[in-house]
This record gives sequence, structure tokens and C-alpha cells, in this order.
Amino acid sequence: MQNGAIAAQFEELAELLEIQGANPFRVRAYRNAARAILDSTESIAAAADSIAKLREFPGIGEDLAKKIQVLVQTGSIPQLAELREQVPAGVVAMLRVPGLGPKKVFALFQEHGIRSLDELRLAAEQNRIAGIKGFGKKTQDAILKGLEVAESAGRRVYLSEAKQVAEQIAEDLRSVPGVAQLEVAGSCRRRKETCGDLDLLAEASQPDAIMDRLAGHRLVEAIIARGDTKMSVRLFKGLQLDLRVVPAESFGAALQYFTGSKEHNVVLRRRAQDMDLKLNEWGLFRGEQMVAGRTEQEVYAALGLPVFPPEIRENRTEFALAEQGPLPRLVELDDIRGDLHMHTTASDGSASILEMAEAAKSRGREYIAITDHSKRVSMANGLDAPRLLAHWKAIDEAQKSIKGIRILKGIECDILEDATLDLPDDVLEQADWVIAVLHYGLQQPREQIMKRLMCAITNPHVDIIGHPTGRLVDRRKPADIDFDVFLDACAKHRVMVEINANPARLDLDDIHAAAAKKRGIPIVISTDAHGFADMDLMQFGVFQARRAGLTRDDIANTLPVDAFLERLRQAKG
Ligand code: DGT
Ligand code: CA
Ligand code: CA
Repeated sequence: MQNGAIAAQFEELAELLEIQGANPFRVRAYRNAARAILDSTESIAAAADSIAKLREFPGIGEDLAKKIQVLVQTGSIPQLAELREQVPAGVVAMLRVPGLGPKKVFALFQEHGIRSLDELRLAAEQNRIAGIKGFGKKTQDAILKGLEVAESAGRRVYLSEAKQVAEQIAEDLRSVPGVAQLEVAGSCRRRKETCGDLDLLAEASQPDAIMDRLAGHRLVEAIIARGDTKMSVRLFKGLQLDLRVVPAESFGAALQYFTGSKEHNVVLRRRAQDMDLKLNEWGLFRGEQMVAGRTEQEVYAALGLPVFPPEIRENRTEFALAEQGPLPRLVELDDIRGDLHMHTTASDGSASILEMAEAAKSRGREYIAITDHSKRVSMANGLDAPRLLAHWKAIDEAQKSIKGIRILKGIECDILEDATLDLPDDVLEQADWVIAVLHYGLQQPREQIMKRLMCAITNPHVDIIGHPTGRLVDRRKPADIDFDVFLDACAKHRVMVEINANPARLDLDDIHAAAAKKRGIPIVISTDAHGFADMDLMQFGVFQARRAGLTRDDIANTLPVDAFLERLRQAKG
């Protein structure tokens, strides 16, 4: 049993006792114990065979030691189980509503029978809270606003949103006097597709100054907690941000630790132990002696490891890669030369062919493919054969009036529910670039989904499968695909696969993109832009590719346009 899991149970115990109006000293004792357990670098579970050993931990007395022992031996604390029966989970959830402390929750539950967030909302909406003694209209309004926060808490935020606010706040805090270094850590630095919260790390001569600035920041909605070197605030949508101020000699160790992932850190810590060293967020130590900590580079080097790009710190392949020699250079945004999936006003885009080409050119792209929808997507005014042929003529015209960028004639062709393509072969044959996609019937059984994919893969004119699973991150499940069969078929028929860079799609994901690489399938990262601004989303596709361990050679649209077209010709031949 990990320290974190043990601490969580005592934290919950404290919380439930508090709701019941228990003695505040007792509540605080449990809470302090939870804190001490979490902070300890030694395993509590390993000490649980002896009460005496447990009592050596700070903040743990006789009573707590006994409870820990029972917890480790049986997996639960009997008192906690009892409390959970007495206090419904909905009441505990009410504690997460900003503006509602344990005393108020206790009163609402015990005296007014409110047992869930829904009941709380109803009562507030019916103006029944305002009349309760000690509450009033103001509290009732605060509860209604707080309910929104409580209900969105726990939901993860797309990387695109998280990264933007994290970097904005980081930039603003860097200008505070005395701030020597400030970095974004956590899942945001690892470019994970969603972030649970944001982690900022600062080296600052006056921690108070930087915390004051954060407290007054326009993106901060509320202060959750503030200590001497640590502060937590709430941003929009309930997103939390943790700021930690650390000394210069520990900055690298802290950056390494708080970048994570947890799984990556576990391996590092074990490796340190094997070298008779101790690694934590303060540094790498031999006994009391600090060996490294000022920079990440120093820490990794002392462990005989390269500085891993944050994107691959997941304990998946990075340690095996490091064994094999220098790390491969992962693909970078600047390597991308073409953007091969985008829409215009002909279907559901917001700009013309020429405008999209100009915008792509200004972003340094050397070629694009215009890939409007096919007719099945009637909602998006998808193109039938005559409209498509006319659209391609318009592309030829547009090409004449712009230099320095090549415009390919493409189509995003639907793979219909009955496993046929939305456009006939004699039309597809005339395209430079055919993306085949599933849009409808994503819930069909695996057998039919595979039949549809195979129909596209075996069609001689299809170049690539776009956003293969159709998933929307955290919102819509992927289609039921047999990935081994799918990718083997793509490799055999020389069909490429897309990493759709839209932050809501990121489809293929990192795991499947790595599987595609393994089979030598060329991968194309595309923005699926529906307007200019979307072209800047390319970075998120590149992050996902990096998380998959992909290099420039794995990504077909890093090729110059002629080499890319040659690759297409070969695939068809
Ligand atoms: P998130 O916030 O859920 O998107 O993911 P992270 O990775 O940002 O996780 P977070 O914010 O809980 O913690 C930031 C980093 O701190 C995490 O990646 C690794 C490190 N860390 C946090 N708790 C632990 C722990 O109990 N053990 C170890 N080894 N590292 C931890
Ligand atoms: Ca985080
Ligand atoms: Ca955090």
C-alpha cells in the first residue's frame, strides 16, 4: 500500500468527522497525519509490522499507529467504513462547493436533510437556503455559483487550453522582481492530451511577491490555499494551479520531480536507490550530501541517463531507448512542411482556397491539400462529384495566383455505413490526395467497422485514413477497431495514417501512432483546419507524435513536396 493511498484514507476520515461536528483537535490530528504520511519518503506500509517503528514517523502517535497497522493489514479502517455509512457521498461532495465549509454542510445535512449536490441546487434555486439561520441570500448566491465549480471539478482540460493559460500565467509571473526561473511542469509539460491540474515551479528571492502577483492575476478565480512556499489557486472551469517556490540548488530536482510522470519517477527513484543514492524533489543525495539538483541535466547525468524529452517520460519505452544509445531526435514543429487536411467555404470551412493557401504559406508551409467533405456530410454541405470536380478546377485557378506554396487537390471522403465510399472511383482517381474517414455509424459493431476500413484501405485511390477512430478526447468513444488487423492492412496496401492535430481529436493517439511506426507505416500530421487560426494547431499533433516517440523520418509531411508526391506515386504503383 502506497503512502498516498494511506494518506487519502486519513484525509477522508478527517473530512467525515468534520462534517459530523467532531472535536476539531481530533480532526486536525488526522489531517496532520495524512500530510506527514504523504510527505514522507519512507514507505509507511513497510513499517507497519511494528507500532514502535510507525511511531517514529512525525505526527503519528499510538492511536494513529494502531489504525495504520489495521489499515495496512486489512485494507481498511473500520471507523472509516462506519462513517461512510452515516454520511452519504453526496454530502461529502457538498464540501467541494466553494463557500461551503464543514459546519454549513453539517447544518444542511443534519437539520435540513440535504444529501446531494442536486438537492442543494434545488433548494438554492427555490430560495430555501436564504431563510436558514446563518446562511442568507448572499450565501445562497455563492452556493449557486460554487455548484458550477464543484460540478466541473475533476474534469480534465484539453492540453490546448491548459497550455495557453499555463504559459500566460508563467510569462506574467516571470516579470515579478526576484524571480530567477519559472517553468511549467506536470502533465502540461509532458504534453499529455488533457491536464488534471497545472503545476508551476519558481525560483524566487521573495516568494511573497510572486504569490501576491498570482493571487491578483486576472485568470485566477479563487485562492484555495497559501503557505510559505506553496500556493494553490482555482482558474476557469474549476482548473487548479499549484505554484511551488524552491531554492536554486533544488530547482532541477523539483522540475524533474513535478514534471513526472509518477511512473517515470518511480523508476528513477529505484535506480537512485540501486546506486546508493536518494532522489526526491529536493535533490539527489548520498547520505546527507547533495550530489545533484540545480538542473534537470545534472540530476539525470548523475543517474547515468540522458535528459528525456518530457513527452516520453511515461515509463513506456524511454528507459529501454536510453539503454540502446543516444536518444533519437523526436520530430519538431519546424520539421513539418505540408498540411494535408483542411476545409474551405466549399464545405464547412470559413475561408477560400486562396486565403487558406496564403495563411499556410505565412506559417511556413510549403504545400497543402484542400480536403473538403464529401456529400454524405450534408450538414457540412459536403461535395458531390460535379461540385468536387468544379472545386478542383478552382484549386488549379488559385494555384496560378500564388507562388511559394503547392496546393494539392484533395477530398475527405466518407466511408459509408454499408462499407462503400461516398464518391465513385473515376472521381477519386483524379485527386492528388484522398483521405478516407469514418464520420457516421461509429457505434457499429467491430466487424462492420473493420469491413468499412478494409473497403477504404483496399481502394487503389485512397492515400490515407483520417482520424481513424473518430474519438473525441474525453467526450466520444473511439470506434471499435481491431488495431492489429487495421495497421497490418495499412502497411500491406501502403496506406498512410493520420494524426489529426485537433486538440479534441488527437487521433491516432500516442500508443497507436507508436504501433503504426513499428510497422513502418508513414504517418501524416494534419490540422483539419476549418479556418486560418486552426493551422496553429499543428503543434498539438506534433506533441502527440513526440509522445509516440516518432522522428522526422516517421512523418511523411516533413518531406519536401516533390519527395512527398514521389512517395505517393510509389505507394500507388
Ligand atoms: P495531471 O495533473 O493529472 O494531469 O497529471 P500530472 O502528471 O501533472 O500529476 P500531478 O499534478 O498530480 O503531479 C505532478 C507531478 O508530480 C507528477 O507528474 C509526478 C509528481 N508526483 C506527484 N505525486 C507523486 C507521488 O506520489 N510520487 C511520485 N513519484 N511523484 C509524484
Ligand atoms: Ca498536474
Ligand atoms: Ca498538481
